Formats: sequence, C-alpha cells, structure tokens
Amino acid sequence: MAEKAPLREVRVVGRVLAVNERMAEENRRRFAARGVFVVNVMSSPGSGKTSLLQKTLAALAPRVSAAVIVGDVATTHDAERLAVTGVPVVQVNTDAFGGDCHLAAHVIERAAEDLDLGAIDLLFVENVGNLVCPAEFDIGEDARVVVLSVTEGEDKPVKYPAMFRTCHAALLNKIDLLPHLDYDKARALAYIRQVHPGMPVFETSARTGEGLAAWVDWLLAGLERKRAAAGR
Ligand SMILES: Nc1nc2c(ncn2[C@@H]2O[C@H](COP(=O)(O)OP(=O)(O)O)[C@@H](O)[C@H]2O)c(=O)[nH]1
Ligand SMILES: [Mg+2]
Repeated sequence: MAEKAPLREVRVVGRVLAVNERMAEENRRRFAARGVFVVNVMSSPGSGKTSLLQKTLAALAPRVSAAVIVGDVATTHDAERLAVTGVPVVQVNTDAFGGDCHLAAHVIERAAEDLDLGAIDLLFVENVGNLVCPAEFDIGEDARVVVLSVTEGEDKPVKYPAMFRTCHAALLNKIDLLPHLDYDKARALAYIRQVHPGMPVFETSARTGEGLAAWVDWLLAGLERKRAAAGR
C-alpha cells in the first residue's frame, strides 16, 4: 500500500499537465492564426524581468506592436510599470485561484481575451517569479526565455535544470553589478552550456541598456521567422 500513494500522486500531476498541454496547443493555434509571436519570460523573483521588458518594449517601438500579460501572486505593480511604455498590459493575480506559482495555459487563454490579438505582433508573458513551476507549464508560447541575474549565484542552471533545458535563450542580467561582486561569470556560462549546449545567452543590464541590442535582434529574428512561416 505504502508504495502506491506516490504513484497516484504522479497520475494526478500527469493529468493536470496533459490538460494543460491540450490548452497550450489551442492557444498556440489561436496565436498563430492571428500572427502573434509569443515569448514566455521566466526567472526567479527580482532577476529583472519587468525592468528588461520595459527597456525591450521601448527598443521595439514603433517597429513592433507589442503587448504583455504579466503574472504575479498579488498586486498590479508590474502592470503599472509596464503600462508606462504605452503597450496594452493584462495583469493576472494568481491569488484569485490559490496563489499558483506559474501561469497555466487556461489562464493565458482567459487573459488574451482582454487583448486585441489581431493588432499585436509580439506578446510577452512575464511569468510568476519562480525557477521551478513555470518550466513545467507550456502556455502556447513560441519561445521560452530565462533570466538569471548575477546576484543569484552561478549554479542555478544546474540546480534548476528543467528551466534552462526547456528555454530557447537565457539572459544573464545585472552585469553592471559585476565589478561589485565575487561572481564567476565563466562558471555560470559553463553551467548553462552544461545543461543546454548551444543555447544563446545574452549578457544584459536593464539598468545601463548594455547587451540589449543583441537580445532585441534575436526577438526580431524570431518574429520574422514566425511571419515567414505564416506567409505574411
Ligand atoms: N543594477 C541592476 N539592477 C537591476 C537590473 N535589472 C533589474 N534591476 C533591479 O532589480 C530589482 C528587481 O527588478 P524587476 O524588474 O522588478 O525584477 P522581476 O521581479 O524579475 O520582474 C529592481 O530593483 C530593479 O531596479 C539590472 O540590470 N541592473
Ligand atoms: Mg516583475
């Protein structure tokens, strides 16, 4: 008997993820039909997701019509910070449904109803700050990006490998702080390469703007590929 309990638990989790997978595919079809390129931005709390998005949105305007869905357990702080850029922003507070540590596909479906998808080229999803749960939940995105800041230590890629393995790019943020830290950047980059060989890594500072041009070019290339695939 004692051996069966964990098995049942695994089955329940498996069912939740299977339902999420179906909803994510529906989202992906819906976004593709309207030519929206969707980028899921994930990190632990405080790595600089909102700060990077503020700078990125400013760099993309007016060439790209963008929008953001932002998830936090509580508050509309990030939506307020992002709305300053002038793009449409939808804030999701997960405390309304149990304080989830991630955004699930059905939550994105509901949040996207508040956006005019036909008028959007690039939709950013700023996920709930967490290096574990968001990695498990496909939301129907085209690209997954992880932000790791230099104040978090070098070894997070190997401690949270699923996040780094399932992402298409990583941003090593807050590099302006490097002169003040005992941070072994080479070791951090080696850990990222160990978990996900060949993944692009952009070294950025949302504070100074350093490194953002290469990241923005990567986004524009992804957007172009999506447009070409849709024959637009
Ligand atoms: N020095 C420095 N601080 C940063 C940088 N990016 C973000 N921050 C600061 O880090 C804190 C958390 O940033 P925030 O964008 O809210 O992170 P989020 O929780 O991942 O959205 C804020 O005080 C930011 O001003 C950066 O590149 N350099
Ligand atoms: Mg934020």
